[in-house]
Amino acid sequence: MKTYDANDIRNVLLVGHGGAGKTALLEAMLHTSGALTRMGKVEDGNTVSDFEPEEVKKQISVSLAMAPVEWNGVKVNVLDAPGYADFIGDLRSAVRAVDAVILVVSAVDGVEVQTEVAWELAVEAGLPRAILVNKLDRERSSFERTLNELVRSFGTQVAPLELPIGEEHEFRGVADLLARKAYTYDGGVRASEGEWPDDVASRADPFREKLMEAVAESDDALIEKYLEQGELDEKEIVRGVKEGFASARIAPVLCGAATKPIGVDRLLQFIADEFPSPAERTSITVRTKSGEEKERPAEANQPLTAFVFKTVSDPYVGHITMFRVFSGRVRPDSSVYNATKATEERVGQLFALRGKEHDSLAEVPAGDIGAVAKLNHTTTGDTFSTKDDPVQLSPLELPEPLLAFAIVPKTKGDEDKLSTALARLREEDPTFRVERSDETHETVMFGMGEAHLDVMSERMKRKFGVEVVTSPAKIAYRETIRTAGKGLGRHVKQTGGHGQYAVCNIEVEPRPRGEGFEFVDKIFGGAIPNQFIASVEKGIVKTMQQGVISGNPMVDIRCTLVDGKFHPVDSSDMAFQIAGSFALKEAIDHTGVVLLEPIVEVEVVVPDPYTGDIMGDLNSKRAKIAGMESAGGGKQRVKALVPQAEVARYSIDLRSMTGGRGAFAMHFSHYEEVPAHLAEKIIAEAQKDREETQKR
Ligand SMILES: Nc1nc2c(ncn2[C@@H]2O[C@H](COP(=O)(O)OP(=O)(O)OP(=O)(O)O)[C@@H](O)[C@H]2O)c(=O)[nH]1
Ligand SMILES: [Mg+2]
Repeated sequence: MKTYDANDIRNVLLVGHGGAGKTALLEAMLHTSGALTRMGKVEDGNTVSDFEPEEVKKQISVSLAMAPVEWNGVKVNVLDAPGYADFIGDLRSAVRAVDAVILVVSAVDGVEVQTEVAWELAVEAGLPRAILVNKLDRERSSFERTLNELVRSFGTQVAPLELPIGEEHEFRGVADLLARKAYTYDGGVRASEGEWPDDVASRADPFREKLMEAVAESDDALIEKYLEQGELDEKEIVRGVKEGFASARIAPVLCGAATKPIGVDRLLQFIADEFPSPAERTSITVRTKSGEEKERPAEANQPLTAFVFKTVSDPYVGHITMFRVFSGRVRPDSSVYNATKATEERVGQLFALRGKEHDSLAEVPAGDIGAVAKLNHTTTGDTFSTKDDPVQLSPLELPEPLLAFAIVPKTKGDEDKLSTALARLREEDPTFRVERSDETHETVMFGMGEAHLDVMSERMKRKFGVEVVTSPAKIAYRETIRTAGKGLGRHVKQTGGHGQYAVCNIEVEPRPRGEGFEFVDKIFGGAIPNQFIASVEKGIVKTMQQGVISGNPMVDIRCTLVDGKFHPVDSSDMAFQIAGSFALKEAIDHTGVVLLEPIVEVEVVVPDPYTGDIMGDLNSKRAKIAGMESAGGGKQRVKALVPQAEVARYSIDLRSMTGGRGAFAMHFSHYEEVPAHLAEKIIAEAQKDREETQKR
């Protein structure tokens, strides 16, 4: 593919709720531009951008994909983000790679939760936003209803530029509200221009009014004129839309049906004419090694600054790294300096990605997006720079993955393969996390939701050949005691051969929470020789680690060794370890054991109307509500301390309570006693588990 000048590049991200038609739109753009002779279909699994087997199977995008669309001398780098909430990591990083977004909205379903989420992300990033009302060919679609929803959700900046001609299966083109022309499609991908049909002229006024209102409100000079005269002239509207869109104060609305395709050639032309080129970004903010912020001109003859917005690992090709260049240029067979990892990377061939296909590039200059294979250290969110002037772009802000599943390989012996797979997947997806728990002895993976972890498991099988079994992660309970007690440990076997002899008396007592284990030696007169005192301690510690009744480690106790007996020949390290263990178990028989559970601090942010439900639900989860405050933007922040066991699946619960409008964070706070009736159940289950493992 030829090298385009920054003035002739547009970097555009398609966003919106799952199923709105983003992937279909990219397919239609490629077809309309002539790059694809036939359009694939999401339901047939043959689109350019949903090429991953997991996407083909689920018929939704689960991963960011991209393709360049060449249109009238302009290269539009189109990024297709998944709409499903679990894959928000890709959406958030893609926002950093583009200069504008297109919000795709289904004319059947209107504004949905992820439509709002994507809009807010684009607003936060200060990116210009255009809206495509899609699926206008579908039954029960309505442009007017959808537009009203858009205005209600995003305000008067929503500015319709077009009206549909024909409804549902009769949808055949669009009416341009500015040019007052009709653009209809008779089976072809390009519109033929004609006059407005009569019915459009009679319907157009209220829409033109909305358009003028949006333009007027975006510009102080125009609003006065509009208020006085109730009208703006053609030129003012055209200029107003252009300037308002570029400065993100107007969101122009276009009409279409991606799968037909209708309106797609006009959308491409609109992108070429009105979308900001990367050359319009005059500078970018970078941070030096010492943390100092500075501006760097966004030009190709400057030192390199590029942002890695996605990496994909492939067991055959190695890593593929996708990056957006903000200043300077990347050339093939060169090296770049990864300032985030403080290491140099060798760059081989450069290419543009078209779905899974590679199209080689002679260079990637400022403003363009490119990809490179086989880098060794680079992961998503890194900055490429130069070694003599290493700077970084601001880091990605991603939500913490909080749904935890324990994971084991289906086949014994696949443990190494599994750990390689987990490490690779972790590198490509910063919203995926893996931990090995020393307490529960589980490998635990954390993701954004069930679909995310499901996709991860499937990738492990497909890419790394390891099938896995997942289960809810165990809660790291602990055992302790509440009262003091005594125990005698006797391990004596002296029949035939080499005997065993060890006796010890211990006293146990509780210690304050978090203070751990203490061993006190009060042996007088050599009742137990020194080396065996250490053995007693070892035996006790081992037993504590395994837990006495529930398989969870015992903590916060003091054991005092007060007396004992030994035999000059039959005593041994092992015998005293066993005696120590027996002594602890006997003491615990007297004191009883209490279970401790981890308490987490939870912070939930939800729109006002949901606070009642959220509080009610938290109360039913044994939470102590710590407070509630306004989080701005019609949202409330609720803080609470909750047993971790109750919120292990909160990612799923919160989504179903709020339809996906809520967000939450949680971190470990401290341990507390489990109420007796729950403790009994947990202990009974642990004992059942233990019996079952012993049977196997
Ligand atoms: N009739 C009709 N169907 C459409 C149109 N656009 C998309 N579809 C269909 O709607 C379904 C969802 O489209 P996608 O392109 O996968 O939607 P998406 O926005 O990429 O969805 P996610 O990847 O899950 O976020 C598919 O079955 C498409 O064929 C359209 O304009 N008209
Ligand atoms: Mg998609």
